[in-house]
Amino acid sequence: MVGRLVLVLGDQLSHDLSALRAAEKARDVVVMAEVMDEASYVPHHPKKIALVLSAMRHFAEELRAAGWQVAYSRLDDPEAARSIVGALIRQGQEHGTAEVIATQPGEWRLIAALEEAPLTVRQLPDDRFLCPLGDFDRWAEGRRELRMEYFYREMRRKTGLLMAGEAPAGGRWNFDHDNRKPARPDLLRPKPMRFAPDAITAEVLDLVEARFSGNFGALRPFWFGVTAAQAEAAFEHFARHLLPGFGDSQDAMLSGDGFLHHSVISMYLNIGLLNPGDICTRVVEEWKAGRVPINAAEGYVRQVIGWREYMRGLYFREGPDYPQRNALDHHRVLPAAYWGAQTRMNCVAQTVEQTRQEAYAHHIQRLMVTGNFALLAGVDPARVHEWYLAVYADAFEWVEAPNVIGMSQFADGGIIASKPYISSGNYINRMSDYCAHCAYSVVQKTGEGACPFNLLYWDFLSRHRDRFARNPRMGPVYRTWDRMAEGRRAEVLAGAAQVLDDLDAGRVV
Ligand code: DLZ
Ligand code: SF4
Repeated sequence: MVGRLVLVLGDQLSHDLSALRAAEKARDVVVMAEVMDEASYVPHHPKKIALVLSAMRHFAEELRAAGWQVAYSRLDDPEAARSIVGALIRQGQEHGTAEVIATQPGEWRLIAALEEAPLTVRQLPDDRFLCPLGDFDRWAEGRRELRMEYFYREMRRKTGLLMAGEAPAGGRWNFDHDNRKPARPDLLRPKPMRFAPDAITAEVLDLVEARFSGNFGALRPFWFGVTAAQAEAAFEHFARHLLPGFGDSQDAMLSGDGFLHHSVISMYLNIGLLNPGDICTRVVEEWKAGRVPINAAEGYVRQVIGWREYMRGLYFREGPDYPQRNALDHHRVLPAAYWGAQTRMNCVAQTVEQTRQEAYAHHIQRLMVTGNFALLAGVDPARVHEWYLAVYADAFEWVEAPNVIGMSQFADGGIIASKPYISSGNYINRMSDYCAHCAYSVVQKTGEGACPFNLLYWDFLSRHRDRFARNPRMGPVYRTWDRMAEGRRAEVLAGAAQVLDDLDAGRVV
């Protein structure tokens, strides 16, 4: 009997994947393909490409060891297809079948490509998430506002994580107000677990170096785990050594210490090497054993069962046009500093350099430094979206687009965020040591040397007055602006115009 093809994509590296569960080992053929279309739909960071390709090769080995027949094509095979559908067509011809079982991809682009393929593709739900998309839609239906906090409470109840009967453990749903302390340098703080490349990874690194060295990002040293066993070891290391301090300094930023108490496992989670329910259960165990305070455990669980699932639900609910939305009508090009060009803004320089080195920055660096600046400067959100999708190892569209288009750039007009996430330099100064070493002065509001965040903050509010002045949460800042002397307001706006002019002319800001 002719078997079927079972598609496994580069971010579907889970042995319990729905497509694998629906397949028959004895007769079906798993198709895994390294293809140029996936490696180049944005100029991915070389570390991200290496992670995906090496993890794919290791996963294919595990499948073979478990008795699967795997048709694997490498990027440097002379016969390699250009696209996933191309690879399926080729394997279909080889094995005499047009039937494909797939797990629904995490991006509309690929879902459409599979629907339009000249093959019979069955796309099964991706059930490696805790909230099925149908449940999310039912939750969202008829609500005027879709606030993460309410979704999160439902998820707590549904999973039973950190619950004391019907009530939240510790008496509160959210301990975020305990999680806003600045961080202090600590040379003894453990770092995320690092792994030496094995022979498979070494081969991938040479391939990525040969093909993608023009992309933004340092390929070496490459230290990511590439198997589920390594990802689990990295998570265990975090749970033991870093989780206890995770809550307190969750929003802090420190020069030369990009990881602080963060787990740095999102790239493993998002390609399927870790399971979200398992890691949350593990975090709760640490809290129950008294080794981790409630604000750390709750903060971590909220990111995984709250934010992550909520982002995915919204991405699929909003539809394929979501990444193109531009509610604030912003059209500026992305400043060259995002690709490593010189900038005098130390916060941006630090965050971009860390991103170049590690394909990682934590949520506050992404939201309040690079995201905040792009929003204040009025950068085209589609360009901002492409940048995040390219430069972070954990970035896949289902999670990246709602975070960037919705949360960070307010380009969906307020579906995800109730007000734009903007701040002057003051917030960055409070949460980091960046301002102390900056060419600009964070306390200076106008004139030569004033922090560009300070100037652009008011300029943004002034430009978008019609939209935001009536927002109850923004009324107070407009009142502050209106109380400023007219001459001072004019000075701020002139300073902001100069910054924007400099950006447009490609001068160093
Ligand atoms: C990100 C990525 C890259 C760089 N390369 C591949 C690849 O060669 N083959 C593959 O199957 N998947 C790759 N991926 C992951 C896909 O882009 C990802 O599955 C889709 O964007 C959907 O999330
Ligand atoms: Fe960033 Fe302004 Fe602080 Fe410089 S002074 S680091 S530009 S926030």
